[in-house]
Amino acid sequence: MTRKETESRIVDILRDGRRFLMTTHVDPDADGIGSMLGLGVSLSRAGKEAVMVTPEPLEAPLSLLPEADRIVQTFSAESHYDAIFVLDCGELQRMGSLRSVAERKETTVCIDHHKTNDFFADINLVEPKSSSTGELVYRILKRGGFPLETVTANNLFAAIQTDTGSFRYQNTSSRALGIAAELVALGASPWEISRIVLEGYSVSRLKLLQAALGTLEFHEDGRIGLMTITSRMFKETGARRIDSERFVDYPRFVSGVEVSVLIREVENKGFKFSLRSNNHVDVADLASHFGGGGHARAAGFEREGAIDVVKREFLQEAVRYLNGTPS
Ligand SMILES: [Mn+2]
Repeated sequence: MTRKETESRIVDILRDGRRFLMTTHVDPDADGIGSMLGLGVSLSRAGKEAVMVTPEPLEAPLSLLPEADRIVQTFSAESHYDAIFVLDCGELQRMGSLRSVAERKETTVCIDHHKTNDFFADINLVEPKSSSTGELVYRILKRGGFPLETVTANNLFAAIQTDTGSFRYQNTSSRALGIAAELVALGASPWEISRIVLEGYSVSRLKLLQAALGTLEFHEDGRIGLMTITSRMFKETGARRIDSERFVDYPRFVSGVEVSVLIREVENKGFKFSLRSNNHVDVADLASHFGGGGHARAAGFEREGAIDVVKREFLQEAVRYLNGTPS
């Protein structure tokens, strides 16, 4: 199926169906949640039923997105849905405890832009060249003539804005900007969405950043920048996991840094590595070496073991990528 055929197929499913179940990846971000809300709210305005579910209740700032209170943590498993949508999720494992949702007998549709997507659904609209899942959802809604009012526009804007780093990253294509402009014309407010998603810091969050910056280290002549956040830092500052969102950018901001790394300790589960790169290192490839995945410039993986060991193993592999792409 070509991309166009896949899109038409999804439009048909949305037009013909009446009840949909939808979800996104664990540790959701504004692309996953904004895409789900954009799609779900539009469908409900069209008189259909969209059950939007996440394994855990949303935390601020995601819980502050328009109509985010529609998202629930339980759904009727006995009910029949006309299709199941999985948004911004590259693999079954990333669905966490909702993994079984994708294994139900109903048709599953994955809309995603991760280059490591493994096509786990029945229908997969996967476009690594797309800036965000929000961009893909917008195209589907527009193509199908579904309602695009302020709430949907704001949520899809949040999705695109977040995944493009506020229209700075390399995925900031003319198409992404064009869609963002259309969303603003439909009522999205860049200022209000920025205040919700990017600003609105708590004091704890700033204190966590202070502690994290204290751990900054550089390797390989300043080409790798790394920060570590321990469970203790989370505890001492009273910050939540979601408060460390985008901290990985700080080492990347430093001139000369190619690979930026944020290591976060996950209580009793080892460490989560978040990776960013500036120019040439494909961090999705690098992450896949450790069982993770993502995009060329943003990826991640999880690792168990002692911090010194996991860090050393990672740096050894990262160096190989810094010095050219290993096969
Ligand atoms: Mn995304």
